Amino acid sequence: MRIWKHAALAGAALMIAIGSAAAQDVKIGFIVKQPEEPWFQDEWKFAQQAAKEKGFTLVEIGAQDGEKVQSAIDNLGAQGAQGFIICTPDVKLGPGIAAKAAANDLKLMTVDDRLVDNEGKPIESVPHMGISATKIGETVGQAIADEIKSRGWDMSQVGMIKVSYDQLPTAVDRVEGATSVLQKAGFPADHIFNAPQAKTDTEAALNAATTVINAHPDIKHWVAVGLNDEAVLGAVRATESVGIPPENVIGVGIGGADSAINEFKKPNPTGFFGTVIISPKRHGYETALDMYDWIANGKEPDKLTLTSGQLATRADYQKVRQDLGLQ
Ligand code: FCA
Repeated sequence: MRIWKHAALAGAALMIAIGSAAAQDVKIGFIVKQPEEPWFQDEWKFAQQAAKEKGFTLVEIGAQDGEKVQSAIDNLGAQGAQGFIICTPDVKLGPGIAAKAAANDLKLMTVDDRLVDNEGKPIESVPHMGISATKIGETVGQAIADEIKSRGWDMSQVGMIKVSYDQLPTAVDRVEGATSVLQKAGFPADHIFNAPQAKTDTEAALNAATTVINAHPDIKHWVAVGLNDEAVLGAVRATESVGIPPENVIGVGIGGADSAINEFKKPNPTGFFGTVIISPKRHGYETALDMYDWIANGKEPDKLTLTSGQLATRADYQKVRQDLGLQ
């Protein structure tokens, strides 16, 4: 009897030991396409918070192109990681990323930008957390329409810098959402000027927007939309560089990280009127936690989670951030 009891106790102790060793042994990669962008820094920050709380290791990796993604995944495999979360530099790398993950026996989840297959369709088998792109775009469009009205501009005299990045479906949905609402509000279709950016950063947007502005010197009032704050900031910088005063410009971005907040903190208003704040906490903390649960407890994440956004302007951003638990 006594022997059995001891054996049972030893068994229980062993199970506890295995249980507590598990969290320490879990290693999760968090790969992002643009590590210098404040949004991604925030995602990492919140993912690290999850790692700290649960006791696993989170490896931050920046991968700006396909080659870097491939070697990042191989590295994670060699390091004994069990899974990773990725915002890919190119959604078309989808099938390659899924194959590499499988070859390295790594669980795979995507954030922000959803992988597509060879036909351009979303790879639905990979769990994904993204933003409700169309709806958030519509919020941008409505904010601009309202501000055009309150400034008393004649809608037919306004030009739109549509900073676009069409190889990324979420970018298309965001910008389409914004333009559709504006058009419904009476914005003339022939005043929507496409400014395709080569990369999703401020400099690329500035270059694209400059071309548009220079081509239309007759336009006095400008509005600007784009995939994120960086895109809209690029367009706003372009208006400044040709001497268009800020009161003639309404740009509304998407993001709400430091790029936008620093703009609101400037002593004088710029053409960057507002941003739709999205949640780096949900995208960083929750995805890291989901991946941990999958590895440690076998609980597979939901296949698709779409998060919402909240408009903030220079006038109310502090309150909105507070309400969202961001400060
Ligand atoms: C994309 C954009 C980022 C951010 C994210 C939610 O990855 O490039 O700036 O908006 O979606």
